Amino acid sequence: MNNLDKTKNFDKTIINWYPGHMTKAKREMSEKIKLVDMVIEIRDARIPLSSINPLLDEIIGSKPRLIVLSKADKAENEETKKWISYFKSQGHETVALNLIGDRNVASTISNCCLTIMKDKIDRLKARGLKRVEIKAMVVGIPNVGKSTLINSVSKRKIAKTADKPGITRALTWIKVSNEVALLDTPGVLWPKFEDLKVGFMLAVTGAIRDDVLPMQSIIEFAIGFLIKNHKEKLVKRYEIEVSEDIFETINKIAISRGCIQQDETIDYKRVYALILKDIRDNQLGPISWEKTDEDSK
Ligand SMILES: Nc1nc2c(ncn2[C@@H]2O[C@H](COP(=O)(O)OP(=O)(O)O)[C@@H](O)[C@H]2O)c(=O)[nH]1
Ligand SMILES: [Mg+2]
Repeated sequence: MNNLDKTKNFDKTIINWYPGHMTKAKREMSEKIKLVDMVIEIRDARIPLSSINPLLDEIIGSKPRLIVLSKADKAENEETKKWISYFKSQGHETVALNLIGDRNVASTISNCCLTIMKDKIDRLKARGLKRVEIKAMVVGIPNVGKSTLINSVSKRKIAKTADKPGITRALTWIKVSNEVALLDTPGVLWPKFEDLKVGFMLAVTGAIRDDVLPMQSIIEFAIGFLIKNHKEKLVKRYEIEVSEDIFETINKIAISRGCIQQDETIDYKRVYALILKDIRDNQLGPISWEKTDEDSK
């Protein structure tokens, strides 16, 4: 199958990809959500729209939610601030975090949860309850940082062991603070593959496997975006002159990085892998792939 056909078959690929998982995940999460007061929804700060799950609203119903924009260290600060204002204007308490580097993850999460649940806490206290514990559940698409958040607040590697499917066991709660506890297993949701652009966003940020979309089209999308928005990052990283032409730019990167085969033709497989790794590892610097002022919203 050539690349174009593969791209055309994108929707089919995705549908085949998640067969039974969707219904099962949705059912399990709906059950667990009954046990918590609120939900902590993690989205990737670089792609706050593409990293959502289309059914989440339906699954969490009227439960309050905190939106955590993860990997803030890999996104542009100014854009992240705009996203926070945008989500807040929609009525969602939102916070951006570097779940690996920030030291105050637990206290930030706890404070946000208490803010969101303030009315309920006040009501319970008014009724004479002395100690109130808010229970929350972490949800999000694969690789968004769910385990990292849970590990970070628990300060131990608890969350890892929880990923084994089919094992029923008593629920474990992790204390974030004296007032807030997290379910130790996060809810994994599939992303919304509604169009190809979302697929590219998920691919460049590492949310989906490389082989879901053809590598060539992922890289062409990424380089096209970078030429348009961050030419200077390409110049700096690859020490090349950048034109408007995507293919020419890819070739220049290949030559600059010595991705050349024995017969002196360009080793595209190698240069594609190199570019994708650089992007995912933040080697070009912070990049917000989705911006608030785009029509895509
Ligand atoms: N730079 C950066 N990396 C993060 C952050 N949060 C998670 N990661 C990394 O993203 C990858 C996926 O995280 P993980 O917690 O396993 O995602 P999960 O699938 O949602 O549980 C791991 O390599 C983490 O180290 C963050 O805020 N900043
Ligand atoms: Mg995980």
